[in-house]
Amino acid sequence: TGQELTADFDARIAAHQRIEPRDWMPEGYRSTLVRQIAQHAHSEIIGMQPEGDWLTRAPSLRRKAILLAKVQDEAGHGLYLYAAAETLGVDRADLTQRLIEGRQKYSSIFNYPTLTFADVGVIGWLVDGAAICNQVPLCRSSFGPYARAMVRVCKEESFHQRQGYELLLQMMAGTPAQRTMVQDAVDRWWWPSLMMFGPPDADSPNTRQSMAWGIKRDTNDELRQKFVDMSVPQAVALGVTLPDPDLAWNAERGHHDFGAVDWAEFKRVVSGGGQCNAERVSRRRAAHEEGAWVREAAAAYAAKHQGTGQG
Ligand code: FAQ
Repeated sequence: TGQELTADFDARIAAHQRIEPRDWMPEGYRSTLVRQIAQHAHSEIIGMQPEGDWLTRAPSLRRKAILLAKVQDEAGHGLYLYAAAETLGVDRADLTQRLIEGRQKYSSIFNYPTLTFADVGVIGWLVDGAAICNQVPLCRSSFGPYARAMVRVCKEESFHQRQGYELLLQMMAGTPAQRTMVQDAVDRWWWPSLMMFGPPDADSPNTRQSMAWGIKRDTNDELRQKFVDMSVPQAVALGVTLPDPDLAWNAERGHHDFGAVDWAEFKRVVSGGGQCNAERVSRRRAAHEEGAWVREAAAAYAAKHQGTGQG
């Protein structure tokens, strides 16, 4: 009966057992995972654009090779994540359609422009740093395919974070103009990075249920705090100032206090009003349309070889 299935599911979650695609699951669990995994996949794919803009302008062959590898990894992450979503009975083509029609979200962070090459370094340091902070606990997510995808994604994200930090260290050892460029990039990306963790817990409609189901393992505010605490010593080592006059160590809490995030800006960016929303989505749509002939050719090839063992 439905009640027995629910009780069995709840018992498995309580025992920290993984839920696999063929297992029975409540409809809300399935739809929450589809929402979160699709949003995550879309973020990886849209997230190729801000850094991709610097591929043709990287300052050296070495920097270009590193950046190319990173952007390709992001495409790979998007693909594993779409595959993980497909185990829940949705179709990647349909998810892509929902993205380009603006019916599904992607991370707010990718609606900001990359103005200088220092932005490439700061995205690696702060944006990938925030992504790791959020995704390491997701390796313990209750849904098997998502948790397993996160293990590999996190390994690659660590390399991404290191390449960004190393780039910034090199720029900080350069000319005064290079150091100014790094500080300017930090000033622009710090607050949007804090917004990546989502709204404060009190305004997060999904956190409570997602934690009860083991889809999320920590709340948005817990992860944001962890990220602030880990970034402060890294900023000191780098020699940059984080743009928050209220940032201070609180010995009593054992954490850094920090200033108020501008949640009105977050809402504006998530609902389409950021600097680059229109461009990001229209480029994604154009790439999808221009790739139609490849999909058609692949499908025709597969149909032709069906049953011949050469598919
Ligand atoms: N942007 O109730 P909650 C990367 C939405 S890293 C846009 O707290 P939830 C790597 C949320 O969907 C970035 N929307 O929601 C990379 C919900 O809307 P809905 C991707 C946001 O799901 C680096 C509403 O607000 N990472 O791509 C954002 O429990 C460099 C209420 O929020 C992931 O997706 C936001 N920042 O918690 C690639 C990680 N925050 O759908 C390239 C997996 C919230 O109800 C270059 N996802 N919203 O209408 C998660 O951990 C969670 O989904 C959260 C949000 C924590 C993002």
